[in-house]
Parts: sequence; structure tokens; C-alpha cells
Amino acid sequence: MIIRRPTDIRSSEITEEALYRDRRRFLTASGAIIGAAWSGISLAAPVPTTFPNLRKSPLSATEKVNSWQDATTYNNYYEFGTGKADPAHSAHTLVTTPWSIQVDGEVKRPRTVDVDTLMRWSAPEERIYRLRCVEAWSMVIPWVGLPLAPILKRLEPNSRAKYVEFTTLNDPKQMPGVRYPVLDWPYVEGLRMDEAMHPLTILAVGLYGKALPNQNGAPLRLIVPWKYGFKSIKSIVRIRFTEQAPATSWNKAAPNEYGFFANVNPAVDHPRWSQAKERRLGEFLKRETLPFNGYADQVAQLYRGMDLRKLY
Ligand SMILES: Nc1nc2c(c(=O)[nH]1)N[C@H]1C(S)=C(S)[C@@H](COP(=O)(O)O)O[C@H]1N2
Ligand SMILES: [Mo]
Repeated sequence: MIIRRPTDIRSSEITEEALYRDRRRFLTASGAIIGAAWSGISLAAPVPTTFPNLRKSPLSATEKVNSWQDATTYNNYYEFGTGKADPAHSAHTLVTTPWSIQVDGEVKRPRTVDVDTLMRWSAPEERIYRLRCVEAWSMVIPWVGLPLAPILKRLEPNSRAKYVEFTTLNDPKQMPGVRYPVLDWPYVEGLRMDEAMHPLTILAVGLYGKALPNQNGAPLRLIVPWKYGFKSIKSIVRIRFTEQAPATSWNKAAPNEYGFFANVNPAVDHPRWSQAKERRLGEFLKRETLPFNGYADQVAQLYRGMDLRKLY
């Protein structure tokens, strides 16, 4: 079964969801902005809290999905601490409305776009994707996302644009973790243009049919399902088109461990551990890791002729 009916959801998850819904309701009540958005006035409007009538993408995986609890309480978001539970505890301080994204670099016209504008350009779809962390755990999550390709086209990169760089918000007032020099903040990630334009690449705005919780990268984060999780950058405030490969945070921090491409590759060990197996959250026995996280048929051709042992 791919999507669970409400009757399949354990009571522990319902409690978690109810708390989350209450918090959203509180946020809604505390500002008139959402009302304005629904009445059609663009005030750098927030992402809706639920997405009724979502189109289900045929690009979805057909595996059993992880629980809402797994997806929203076991996170990597170092701006809110390095522990897996830290983001769920601390990310409520992130203010996600209004939210706009600076677009610059190799474009016809540098500009600022808000999330609402992106939502008008491209309808959200539900896509069940695997996310696999370098630390060898994985999850299957029903993301709500906007295909990235049509959005990038609308942003009109020029002919020099060969890469896309993404940057996360860097605000010590909202993000306790950026006071510590764990990474060279802000968090930066990048894709080659053909990777960014691949139909599997999305900008996620939700999961399980609801708006993204802050710990998962609200209001807008990248999901590139064939790459290690660290490429899937959260809470994006800037999209810059570049001629050269952008310098990315994890690559700068430990270039021998984290390459620019970071395609899931069971054949190439991480310097400190094997990549051959992974633990699906909630399962006891490890699984074999699949090349390109199981998306080889769709993406392997992007890397034809490249030595993926060197270009990890
Ligand atoms: N800005 C930012 N984005 C980030 C991270 C981070 O620390 N900061 N962690 C990455 C890593 S290592 C992983 S595995 C995924 C985790 O996404 P999830 O918490 O939604 O499962 O987010 C990625 N995006
Ligand atoms: Mo990760």
C-alpha cells in the first residue's frame, strides 16, 4: 500500500498530527496574512496548510511510506542543532511567512519571487520519494512538491548558466545552530543544470498532504531523490545560476567525504563507513543500498562517461 487511509494511522501519529495542526491554527489566528492570501491578494503569501485534490505523480515509488512521526522528528537541519531531535524541538522559531527568494547570477533579469508566485506557476503534486542520508538511514516520504524544471525556465537563465546554486536562510535570531561554526553558514547546495531540470527534481512545499513543518525545511526545500540527503537543501532564500560549479557547504567542510555530485552509490565507500547498506527508519534489518537510490533507470544517463568513483 502506498498511501495510508486515516484508519491505518497509529494513534501516536494522530497525536503528533493534532499538535501540529493546532500549532498551524495558532499561527493562522495570529496573523491576517493567510486570509489575505486566500482572498487573492498577493502578500508574499504562505503555502496552504493542506493540499486538497493533489495530483499523484506517476514518478512515485511504490513502497510502504514511513510514518509522519519518523519524517518530522528524526531530521537533519544543522541550523537548529546537530541532534536528530533538535530540529523538531527548535525549528518553531523559524518565521516562514512572508518568504521570498532572491534570484540572480546568470539570468536575464535578477528578481525576487515569493512562494505564492511559484505556486501559481506550477501546481503541487504528491510524489512518494526515498530520501537516503550519507549516515546510512533512509525514509520513504510522500512529498508535496513543485517540479523544478518549469520554475527554472520561468526564471530565464541565460546561455552561460551551467549550474544552479541554492542558499538557506542564515539568521542567528531564528536559527540557534548558526551561532556555532559547524558549517560555513549559510548552507549552500548546487546542481548541474541537467540535474536541476530532471523531472524527478522538485521543490517540496509539503509532506503527507500538509504544509512542510519547519524541521523539514519550510516553506520550500529541494528534493533530489537519487542523491544523498544533504543535497536536498531546506528553507531556500536564494537561487543563483552560475557558470562554474558552486562551492557547497559539505564539500567545503570535508571534500574527501562529500563530493559535489553525491549520487547514492553503494559501490563507493564513504571514508569512514561502507555505503553498501542502509537502515530504513522503523525497520530492524538493513537493506542493500541501490545505485542512484533506486532511480538508476531514470538518471544514470546523466552521468554517462563520468568516472563516478572520482566524481562522487
Ligand atoms: N539548510 C539545511 N538543509 C539540509 C540540512 C541542513 O542541515 N541544513 N541537512 C540535509 C541532510 S544531511 C538531510 S539527510 C536532509 C534531511 O531532510 P529531512 O529532515 O526532511 O528528512 O536535509 C538536508 N538539507
Ligand atoms: Mo544526510
